[in-house]
Amino acid sequence: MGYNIEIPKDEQGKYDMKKLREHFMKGGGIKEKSIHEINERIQRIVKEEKNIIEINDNGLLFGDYHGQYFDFLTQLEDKYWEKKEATKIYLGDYVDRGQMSTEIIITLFCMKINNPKKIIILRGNHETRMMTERMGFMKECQKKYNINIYYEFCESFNYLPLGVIIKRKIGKFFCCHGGISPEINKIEEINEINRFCEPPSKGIICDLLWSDPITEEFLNEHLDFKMYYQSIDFIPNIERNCSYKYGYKAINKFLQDNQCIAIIRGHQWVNDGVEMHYFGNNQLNFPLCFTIFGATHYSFKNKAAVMLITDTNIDISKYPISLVDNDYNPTIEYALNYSLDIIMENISSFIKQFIYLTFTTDDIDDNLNDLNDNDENNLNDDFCIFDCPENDELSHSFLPPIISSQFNPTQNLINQSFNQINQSISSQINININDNINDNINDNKILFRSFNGNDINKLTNNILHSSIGTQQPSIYEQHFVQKIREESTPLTLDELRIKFLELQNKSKTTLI
Ligand SMILES: [Mn+2]
Repeated sequence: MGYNIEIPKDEQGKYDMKKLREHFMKGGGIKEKSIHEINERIQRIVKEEKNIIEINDNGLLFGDYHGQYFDFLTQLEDKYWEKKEATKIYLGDYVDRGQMSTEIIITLFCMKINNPKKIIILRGNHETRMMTERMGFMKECQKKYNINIYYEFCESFNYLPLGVIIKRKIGKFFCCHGGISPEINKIEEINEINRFCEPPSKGIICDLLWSDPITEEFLNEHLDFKMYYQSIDFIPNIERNCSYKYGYKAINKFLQDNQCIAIIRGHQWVNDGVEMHYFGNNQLNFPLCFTIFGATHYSFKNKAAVMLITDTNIDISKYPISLVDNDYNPTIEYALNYSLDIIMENISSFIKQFIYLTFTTDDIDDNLNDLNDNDENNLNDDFCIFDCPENDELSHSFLPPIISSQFNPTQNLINQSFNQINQSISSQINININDNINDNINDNKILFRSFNGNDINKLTNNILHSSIGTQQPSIYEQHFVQKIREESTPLTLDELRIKFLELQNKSKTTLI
């Protein structure tokens, strides 16, 4: 690797972020010694931070990037934020899936070392060995550097804090990657935990990194739940294969116990870059939870958003696309290094499609769209294909029959006093949403996107391929199943098979 340099420093001995960016944009890498240095320095700084950091400052919040360095830069360099004095808070999931996770994590660590008080780097569920071994970051480290560098980063991940409290005049906000836990009453209790480890598969750390809010979409699909939204506490998070989804009752209690007005978290891509969660209560004029996401075009054409909390209002900017892609101009040796991967992706995708078409259709002229018809006669037995119901039926069949142990539809669990607090505060808060970035940029200019196969998946709706026989998700797996594999904790083959069997039994589908 001839093009690895030491991270440039300025006269004051601080990392020179401008030069580092230039170097990365030429496709360059960093010398092992220098990566070792930032890992050591970051661990020393972050170790001193509490599990939950409290700030009395404006908070500028950034969502998941998943290796999409150009999105990371676009949002960081947005001139709009330059004039706003604020602590930058990153909500986790910097690595995996995208092609430039190391660039993001190195840049973030340098920013933090330069300015420890003004940058907060929270841990996401992907900043773990369990996820990075399978989702891309380990491979990226091996390809660009070596396996020791990967282990060093993993060690640093074990030091990252779990959450932030932003205290402003408009109220207190709790920020973390995933969300709340049934095991947390007071936020201060989180500080008692030893966080310096690989996160366990259950408990408080797991929930902070993995849980999800009950969304309006979910409630609209499950009208029986919607009617009793006030009673929804925590329900098992089936899609994630761990942790919970939190409902109105759970979040209301959490916010009230801790005198917070909302939670801000990342962890899920949202089409608009930001989603405000009301948990079924149409009376509220201020959301109880916000989801923000940083990677554009992560799933179809989703936007990203950045959010600023100040004493008087909330400012949200949306980003339909990353804007710095054209600055990327790798030197030839490095261009090869990166683009080989993309070429290999395309070749293997082509071969898979070719085999699939050859073996699954009688007529080679059938085009891919015909696969949408899910015509059973076209499918070859060798491929052992399951017939799959629609997504909503599936998720419904997985749901447990009761919502929580205290579930009682007649009980009114809304806390009136809290709602009044929320209403009176929220009337003073002005949520500005800027959709000011030009949406009409040609998509073909984008060089790098995370390869999660979503677009290809569209073609084979409703068909579940026999790749259940392999650990790797197939591009032909039905969307819901793909989601189980990608968004959940890694499943063993046996667990996956059990899920398929359950799925089949519950939805009366037949095995061909
Ligand atoms: Mn996540």
